[in-house]
Amino acid sequence: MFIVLEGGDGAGKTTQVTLLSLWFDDLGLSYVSTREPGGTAVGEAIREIVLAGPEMDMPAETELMLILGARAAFVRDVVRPALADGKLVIADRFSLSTMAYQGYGRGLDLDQVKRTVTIATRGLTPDLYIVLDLPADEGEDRQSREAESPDRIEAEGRSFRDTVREAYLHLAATEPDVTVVSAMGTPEEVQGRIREELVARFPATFTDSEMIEPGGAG
Ligand code: T5A
Repeated sequence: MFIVLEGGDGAGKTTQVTLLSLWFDDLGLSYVSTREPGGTAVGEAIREIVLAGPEMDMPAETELMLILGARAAFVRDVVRPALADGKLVIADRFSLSTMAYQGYGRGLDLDQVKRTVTIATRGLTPDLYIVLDLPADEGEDRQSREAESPDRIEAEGRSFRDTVREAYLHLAATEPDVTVVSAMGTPEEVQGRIREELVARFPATFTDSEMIEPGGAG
């Protein structure tokens, strides 16, 4: 099974992937946890370029091709081998990010973006995208508490963040296998919502015994 957490910058995906990993450990599931862009040597190198500071100016098409270059390696070297081994793959971002950021955010033609995504993935799609939905200003506030300076995409500002949020909500309504979970509240509250969603959709894999208290306390 292939599950992807999505959402705008600072929505809490990394935090939630970590909490999900604890749950998977408790459930005794064999899984691989990873992030995009990245996950392979070439993917991490591309990540350095894509997430450089705003001085690394590039056309939207260059950004798209770089991200998809990383994705092709990620699919071939990380996702497909793990799935072939019968492992669960939990990913921080995948192709829905490309539609939201490069399609809607950068204004590239969505059908062309989808076609190029299919080349990079050779048609692989997740079993479920979980979009963590958060108002753009809250995501910005959460990130501003961190010491890191904004990367090229974070530096795009509020209106870009608003566009990306709206894009995710639109994609959730129009694309298959996309669900939205509110990212408001404490990390534990958000985690409880994600677990409920997984238990409801995939009861054979995720039992509800550890659902309420993240980390196995429930
Ligand atoms: N990108 C990526 C594209 O444009 N196209 C693509 O196809 C792909 C794959 C990736 C960038 O690349 C772009 C999108 C992105 O701009 P990234 O760093 O991986 O960059 O992604 P970000 O979303 O920017 O990652 P962040 O780590 O900043 O955000 P997360 O992972 O959503 O949030 P997280 O968990 O790190 O939390 C952020 C802060 O909030 C706190 C955390 O402790 C942390 O300080 N926090 C909460 N605070 C209060 N309440 C909660 N519930 C909280 N949850 C977390």
